[in-house]
Amino acid sequence: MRDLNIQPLSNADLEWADAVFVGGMRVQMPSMHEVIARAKKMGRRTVVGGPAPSTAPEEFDNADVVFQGEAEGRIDALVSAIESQGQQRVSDSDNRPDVSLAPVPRYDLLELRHYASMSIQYSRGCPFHCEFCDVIELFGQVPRVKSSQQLMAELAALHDIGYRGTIFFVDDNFIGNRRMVKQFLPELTQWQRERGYPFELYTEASVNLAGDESLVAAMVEAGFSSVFLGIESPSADALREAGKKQNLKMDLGEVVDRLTRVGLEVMGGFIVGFDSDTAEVFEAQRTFLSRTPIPLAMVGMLTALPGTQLSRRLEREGRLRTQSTGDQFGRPNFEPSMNERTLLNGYANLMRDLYTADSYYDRCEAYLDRATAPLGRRRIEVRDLLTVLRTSLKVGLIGSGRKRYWRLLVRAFRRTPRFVPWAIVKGIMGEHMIQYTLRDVLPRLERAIEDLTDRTPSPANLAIAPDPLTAH
Ligand code: B12
Ligand code: SF4
Repeated sequence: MRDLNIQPLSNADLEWADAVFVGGMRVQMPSMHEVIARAKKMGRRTVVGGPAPSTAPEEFDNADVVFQGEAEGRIDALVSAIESQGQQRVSDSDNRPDVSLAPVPRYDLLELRHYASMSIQYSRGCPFHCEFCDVIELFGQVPRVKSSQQLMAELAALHDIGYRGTIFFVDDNFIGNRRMVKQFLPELTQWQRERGYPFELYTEASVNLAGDESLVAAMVEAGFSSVFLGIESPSADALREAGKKQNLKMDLGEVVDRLTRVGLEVMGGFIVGFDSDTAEVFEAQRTFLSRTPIPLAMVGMLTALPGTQLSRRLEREGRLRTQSTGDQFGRPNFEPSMNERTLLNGYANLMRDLYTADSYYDRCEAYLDRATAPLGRRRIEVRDLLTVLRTSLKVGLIGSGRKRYWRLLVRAFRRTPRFVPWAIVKGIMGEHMIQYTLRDVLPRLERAIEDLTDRTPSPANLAIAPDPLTAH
């Protein structure tokens, strides 16, 4: 197994194989195509699967076998397609498999030192119906959960190979099936308690989480310290248009405040570029974020992913320009209703403002002032400590927000020393976001704005992909 996010692919990796399996998201398509081409050149049979080919199989005609959808219970069909001659497509039957058929992942194949976090999945599917979402197209609207024993076996597998640290529960919506998750959380708490809380957990959920106090308390008790919420927009019109009804039922600032106060840090996903958005939306997003304690705000431009209700509507309206390519910081892949220059400029300015050192650290301080102190249950490993110290010295000595970083550390220490590790991590993440915005995001958006003089967008400047994390 090779994870191309962290290591290159050598010919030796391909030579021994009977067949080469490639998986990925749309943003990774160029790399997926490159691997397929290399493997084919070496005479290997190629198989492609995962989110990108699941929603747009026709874009993988170069692979020998295109596998759509979830793999559990469908391995026989996959094997027979591999063994058959010529090009094969294993189509998604729309029968959602029982997730408890999933075997325990081979975490032992990973080189742990390359990862800051591990992934585990408890459920698939989400009961909501947001127009731009491809998660419900991929996994359906009836959340399916694993059994507690199965999840404990997965946690134990990570524990047994010596992993300690953060785990991302990569569910589409962790609280999609509230009844089941409420049964599962006490068992998770017990497992964590018996082992001295080896794992700090985070996940994704819909905003109605904040309305269920006992559920939030059970999550905190089990070791969850943050949650990604798809807040999307302070504009009620935009939320209505997106079919995001759950966000209209509660005051979104209040949602963040409540979760923060009880110990769940909110990472927020936001979207601009809905049809009902006007040029005022940028200021509205800025104001919302300046009042809300969300250090990590991920703002994306609306994108029509293949297979979504949004892309079907835009196609009907004759506004779909092309399939999204994978780059988030370019021109939208559909004719926006706002003037495109206003949209791109407004988005670029919003990103610039959100990730100046001052506004980032203001949000961190707002969080610190409201948050419940972390329980500090997890033992800090020497390896973690060295990495954190080395990096934090860099942030504190040459980082662009170094003064604010030290100020945050002192403020954290005064509230309680248990906040200090949090402040160090926020400093490291902040420096990354600030530099990434300056060096990557803004130049790409500027190129897209320059491209507006052309009538047809150049493929390199077309945006795709809602923020990963905007899928809520
Ligand atoms: C975890 C996650 C991340 C993590 C990844 C961490 C890691 N290194 O693993 C992080 C946060 C880094 C991330 C980032 C991004 N993500 Co992401 N992410 C997810 C998430 C929540 C879970 C993925 C997962 O692990 N699933 C668990 C596994 C078991 O399920 P699975 O992947 O579906 O695999 C099953 C089948 O697809 C199939 N299968 C999968 N691969 C293969 C391969 C073969 C050969 C075969 C036969 C079968 C097969 O079998 C599996 C078992 O049934 C999904 C949402 C979701 N629910 O899938 C989004 C999702 C995959 N991400 C998405 C996006 C857009 C992104 C970003 C581009 C966002 C951005 N704008 O920055 C970035 C890209 C980062 C990069 N450059 O690589 C989209 C992809 C949309 C698309 N159609 O391509 C998704 C679907 C969410 C969404 N709708 O917005 N992401
Ligand atoms: S965006 Fe989030 S809440 Fe909406 S349907 Fe998709 S997964 Fe569910």
